[in-house]
Amino acid sequence: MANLNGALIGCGFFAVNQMHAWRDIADASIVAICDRDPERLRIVGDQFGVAKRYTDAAALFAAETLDFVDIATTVASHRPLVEMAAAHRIPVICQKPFAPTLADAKVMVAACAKAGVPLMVHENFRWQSPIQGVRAVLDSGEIGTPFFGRISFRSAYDVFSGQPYLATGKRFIIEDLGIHILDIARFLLGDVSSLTARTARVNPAIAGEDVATMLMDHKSGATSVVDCSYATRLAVEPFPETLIEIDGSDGTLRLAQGYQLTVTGKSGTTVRDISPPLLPWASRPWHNIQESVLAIQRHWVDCLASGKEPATSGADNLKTFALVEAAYIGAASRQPVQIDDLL
Ligand code: NAD
Ligand code: 89V
Repeated sequence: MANLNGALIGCGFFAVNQMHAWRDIADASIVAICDRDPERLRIVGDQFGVAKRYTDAAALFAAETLDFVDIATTVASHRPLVEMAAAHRIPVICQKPFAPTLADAKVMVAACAKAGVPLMVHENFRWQSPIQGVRAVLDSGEIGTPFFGRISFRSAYDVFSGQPYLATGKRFIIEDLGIHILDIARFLLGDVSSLTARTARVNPAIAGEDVATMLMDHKSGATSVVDCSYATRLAVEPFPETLIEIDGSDGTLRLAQGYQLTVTGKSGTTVRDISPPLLPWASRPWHNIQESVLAIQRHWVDCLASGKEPATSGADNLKTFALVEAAYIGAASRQPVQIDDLL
């Protein structure tokens, strides 16, 4: 496969993981980087040996010949940057949350479709190897047809020290973290027809909600509960593990803290440790997220080479984003929200 030349826009907290992962992928190289903050540009450029540096994305697009661009800025800049990539006909990866609103997200997906450029949202949690392990059990048929799921992320980890902006937005846990957990629910149990939500803010020092509980009807007939909290102090801090319970017609699976997967199904009960690998550049407890960054970026390169649509394409991500919007609408109204009405 020919080497793909990419550029990274946004050299902040999380982009460092993306740069490490690009370095591990033989078929792609980051040949230029961009950040409006010269200090971040210097730090990341020096760390990864990238000489071509821009403080303005328009200048980057004008000067470079690129096979793709990887947008790792925060949400406010996603729409203009994705539209810029579409205007230059450059395939684009964009970090989650894809857009400030579902209306913006729809316009961005339409812009890339019109320009004929591939678009993938960097929705990486479903690429964590324990989550892929759960999917493989469902695919094996061992527990039959799922009728119930609980996908749970409860923690008191201080996410604000690394990502201070998370404390200041009117929207917090659903938009930033719940978006991943809702996507996992879709990945495991399929698309959603309706959602009921309740939220709370427990931490008085932040602006948005830090607790969210969502009940969903899946089109398959399954029911799921997605529950997220950053106000849950536990004896052993589980960050950033997603815990999963699925009941099926022929058995059950439980992904418990410590990446322990118990499956009771047609062939009896098995208990396995499905801990993610610790990549050489990764650090605990972030290693499962870091490993998923490498997996999703590899997937992107495979998709560009084969012309396949990425699993978390812009069009796919609209269905996850609609769940985020539905959760905020439903928490405010205390009424169930029909998902197809939003799409
Ligand atoms: P950050 O604030 O640390 O970094 C963002 C960087 O983008 C900053 O250096 C900023 O100067 C730069 N920037 C902003 N607008 C720009 C523009 N128009 N042009 C050039 N540079 C610009 O934020 P972060 O914590 O790294 O988060 C970035 C994105 O990654 C967010 O959307 C966040 O939700 C997402 N994120 C994803 C995961 C995951 O697991 N998928 C984890 C953490 C963060
Ligand atoms: O994955 C994320 O988007 C991060 C974190 C895990 C801290 O919520 O912002």
